[in-house]
Amino acid sequence: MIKKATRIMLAMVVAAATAGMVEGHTFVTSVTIDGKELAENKCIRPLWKEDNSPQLDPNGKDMLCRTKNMDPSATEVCDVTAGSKITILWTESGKGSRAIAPGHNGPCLAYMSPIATNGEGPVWFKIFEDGYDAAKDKWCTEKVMAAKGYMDITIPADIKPGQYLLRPELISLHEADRVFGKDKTAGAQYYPGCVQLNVKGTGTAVPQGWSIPGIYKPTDPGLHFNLWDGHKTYDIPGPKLYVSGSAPSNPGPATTNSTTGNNNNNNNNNNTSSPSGKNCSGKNAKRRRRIIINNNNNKRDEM
Ligand SMILES: [Cu+2]
Repeated sequence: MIKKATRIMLAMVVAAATAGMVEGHTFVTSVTIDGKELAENKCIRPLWKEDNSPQLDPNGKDMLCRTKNMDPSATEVCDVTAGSKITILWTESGKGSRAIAPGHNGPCLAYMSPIATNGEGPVWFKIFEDGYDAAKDKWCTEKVMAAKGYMDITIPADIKPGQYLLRPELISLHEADRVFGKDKTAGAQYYPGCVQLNVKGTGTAVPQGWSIPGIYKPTDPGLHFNLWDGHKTYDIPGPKLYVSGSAPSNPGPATTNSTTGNNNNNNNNNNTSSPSGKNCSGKNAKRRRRIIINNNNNKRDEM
């Protein structure tokens, strides 16, 4: 039998472990490399406030990694081979918890940049994107939920070896029928994270990069989108996907290149306020709950 004091202590430990983790949201919890799942948080930059809430301002500096600070020494760098698969685990509050709340639907993306840049400047290239499958009526986030939070990404085979940040991202569109701006609770909800990788291989490619923040505008069609009014098509936001083998080789070091960002780049980066969605209390919260219930009744997804 557990003594009362022990029970209270156990309860406190559980409460501390999940402090700030609001049900529904998500963060990068672990990575699997070469089929081996690493410990939670290994090679992942710490989350901003031990709080899994989304980034709401696409021009806020926290769009980079949703981290407390951009300290590269905050975690290790893990080896990965160019061309191989890395699997991201998304959870609400740690392994064993849900990936994200049902109804948080939207695209999945991933970007990379050389670690030496610490993510600054036009250095991010997109290596993965998955939006909406109209034939199956499935969002990428729904696939991630069905896969218990696991999401596969392939590291481009031809990129120059060296240390990189990998920035996987889920975007939820459940409040995106209204544009982020005056209303700081409106708009797409961004769930980025940053993994530190040492890419091994023999590639020479240095793909063209873009700035984060700067890749998304609140009015982009893939970010100002009504999830609830029926849809057949979806435009995945951000720059075009980098396909291995499509970049000219570059003899320079795997750092930044001098290419300026695309015309999505936006000079509004001096907005340092980064309101975060403390909960899912926006206008669509009720509607979303209704849809989740309907989904459960229809048993469309085992979530
Ligand atoms: Cu949420």
